[in-house]
Amino acid sequence: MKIAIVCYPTFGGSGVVATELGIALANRGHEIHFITYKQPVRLELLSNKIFFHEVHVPEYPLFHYQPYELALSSKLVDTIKLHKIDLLHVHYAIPHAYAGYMAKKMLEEEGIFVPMITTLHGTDITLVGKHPFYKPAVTFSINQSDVVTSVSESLKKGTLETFDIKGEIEVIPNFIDAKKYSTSFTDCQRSNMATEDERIVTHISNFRKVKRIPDVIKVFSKIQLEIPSKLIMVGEGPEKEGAERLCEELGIADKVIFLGNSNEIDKILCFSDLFLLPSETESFGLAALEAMINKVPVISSNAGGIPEVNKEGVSGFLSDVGDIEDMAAKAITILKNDEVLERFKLNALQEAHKFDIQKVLPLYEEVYERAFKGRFKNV
Ligand code: GMT
Repeated sequence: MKIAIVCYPTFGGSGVVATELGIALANRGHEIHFITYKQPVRLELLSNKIFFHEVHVPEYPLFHYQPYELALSSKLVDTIKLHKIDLLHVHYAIPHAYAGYMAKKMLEEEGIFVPMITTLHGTDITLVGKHPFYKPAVTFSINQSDVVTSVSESLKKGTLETFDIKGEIEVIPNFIDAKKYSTSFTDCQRSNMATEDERIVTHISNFRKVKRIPDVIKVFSKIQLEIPSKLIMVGEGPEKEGAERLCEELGIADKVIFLGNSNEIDKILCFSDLFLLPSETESFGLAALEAMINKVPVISSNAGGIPEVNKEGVSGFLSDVGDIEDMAAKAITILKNDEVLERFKLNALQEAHKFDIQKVLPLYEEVYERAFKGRFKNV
């Protein structure tokens, strides 16, 4: 099939999922066309099955806000016609489903019928999408999609509670390519980060408020009182400066390493002993899954879809949002004993395998087949 994928090209989870999905589909023989404003960060290699089409939004002084949706929908129309695309898969409802719908309608005028699959990722529903300024447009574009998928049961439930949704929402969980990790790094370069006797605790995110970055620091501050350890903070975002200040205030600045954005997540996770994810809300928690496939147990909040990924007492532990004491105590339980840590590491790996791309990819392919066969349905 020829599939157009629309996503955010940044380090955010939805862009990562969309990119990895596109690469995996291309490996299965599909022709994949990414359409977005920058080459997605995880899309290192283009091939004869993977194409990237950049959306340009020309600056014009009259516009206070440059009309990205307009440029995207026009680019979709042109690309779909030029490459004879069979279907459109948009990741993150805002504004992709909206622009996708407009493209669909423009193409219909020319007798071209392209089904649209919309995958809901989380903040497009739980934070941004439900804002009254966006809600009618988000509801409309979800309802106009030919198939709607959500990355967790929790997000599906939240969407149905918040929006007046007319059709089905199918849950297709996020995934990981387990094969990629089966030959894990032997050269972890752990000694660059910590001494032999220290444990390494890691957090990876976009440092937005929803990630509760101060909780990460405070939990670690308690851990390091009991266990010699280092904290590695990976990512960039608005909460980063405050986090650096908090480390100074707590007197732990020499034990916390801020690495910024990285394309070498696996190398960092390779030498990590524990992953912290205390988020306020999280539709799935792809970062936790990435930790788990690298044999890193997870201490997380029990918000949103996280319990569908991190299994209490198996791959790690879960606490109520903001319960720093509980998170620290559970982290110490895992870290203080080599045998316990090893058991959690193996469990984390085993749980992660449940989300192997080999199991998840056929679910998307089945949705594509169905949408393609019924492509005249919503006309
Ligand atoms: O986590 C973020 O803030 C980025 C956001 C995104 O859409 O890029 O992530 C969401 O989608 C990921 C992939 O489906 C999920 O794993 C994350 O849990 C979800 N984030 C939130 O719900 C806060």
